[in-house]
Amino acid sequence: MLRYFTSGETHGKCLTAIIEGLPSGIKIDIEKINLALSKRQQGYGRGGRMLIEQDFVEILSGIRGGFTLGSPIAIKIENKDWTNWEQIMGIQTSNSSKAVLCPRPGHADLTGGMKYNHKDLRNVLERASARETAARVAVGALVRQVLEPFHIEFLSHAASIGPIVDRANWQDDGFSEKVEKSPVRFGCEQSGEEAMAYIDNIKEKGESCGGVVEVIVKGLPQGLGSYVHYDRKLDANIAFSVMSVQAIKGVEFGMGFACANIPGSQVHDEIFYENGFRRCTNHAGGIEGGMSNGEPIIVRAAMKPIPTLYTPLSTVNINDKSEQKAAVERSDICAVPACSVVVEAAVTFEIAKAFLDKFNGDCMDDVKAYYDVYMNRIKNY
Ligand code: EPS
Repeated sequence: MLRYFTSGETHGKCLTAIIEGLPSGIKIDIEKINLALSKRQQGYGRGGRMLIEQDFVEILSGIRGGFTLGSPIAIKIENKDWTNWEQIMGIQTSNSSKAVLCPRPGHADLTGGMKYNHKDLRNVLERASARETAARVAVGALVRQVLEPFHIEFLSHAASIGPIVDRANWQDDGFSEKVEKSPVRFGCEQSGEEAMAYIDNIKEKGESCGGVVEVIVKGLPQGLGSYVHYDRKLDANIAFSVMSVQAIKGVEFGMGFACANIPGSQVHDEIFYENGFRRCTNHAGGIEGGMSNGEPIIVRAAMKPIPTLYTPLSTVNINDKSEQKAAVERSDICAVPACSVVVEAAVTFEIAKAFLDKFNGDCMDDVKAYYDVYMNRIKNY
């Protein structure tokens, strides 16, 4: 079973991850991991931290001569900002000059402090920070490489930022090239400019904003996941993984919440036969009964506005219980474009896991053989 752990504090020495369960013999291109890391760092609305960091991955174990060994893979991403925090975040000795006592509404600060009995809320925010998503993006870009021989493709973009909706659609010609060039990961240049103006505007007001991100997965065979048990359902596992991304408040597939308001005949995707089973619509977002149905998987996630506000909200000092304004940490104004890259990684991991659950082999040759047998069988179904 494919699994991974991450560790690391945002101003600590580094982030690490251990990935276990990949077969041997996957050709690994480290530059593809670094490219994903650099995409996550971009996006209009980021704060000063991204000027300090330049993320790249170091592989510590599990890969030899460019191929996976089948053993656990350990990776590391340095925090360049660590040199500015060594005294505060030291492993053996640390000073409390940047102690956080006024929890930010919407952040893990207060409940995390109560739960772990931390009297400096920095101990909470350091780990709750979205910096951790760098490790997840590296994991996603690494495990994606098991899927490459099977022509499975991923696309992520920001569908809206605050109230500004991208007027382009992922099915439009040249959409993904436009997204990669856009500072907000929009497909429509004009909507992208409106989104940037919106971010400028809320920045002036000391505000932050969220948005909706969308991930599309193409080329999946029918039958990843299963209807037979709750914890094998592909949509359930993807939703879990996406909901675990910092600041995500909602996940939907295909038509999503909108399908609750209209009759069934306008929701369900009719089945045709022409050189195989076909659909003309994809309201289900590529998953029926917890299984991929051969149509593109379409996942959307809602990101809430970042809780650190330069015009802070009211809160209470955890020591003297006085009314205060929330702590202001240097922060992003909008991280929706970066979030789309993170959600893509979260989806990628679950797809790779479901793929290896179905075509489980210790080496890539076995995975390919099982894949071919299955594909030949369902072709004649
Ligand atoms: C974050 C706060 C900011 C962001 C950070 C997430 O960091 P800092 O407090 O150092 O300015 O830049 O995101 C990253 C460091 C990153 O790599 O994405 C937070 O509180 O979640």
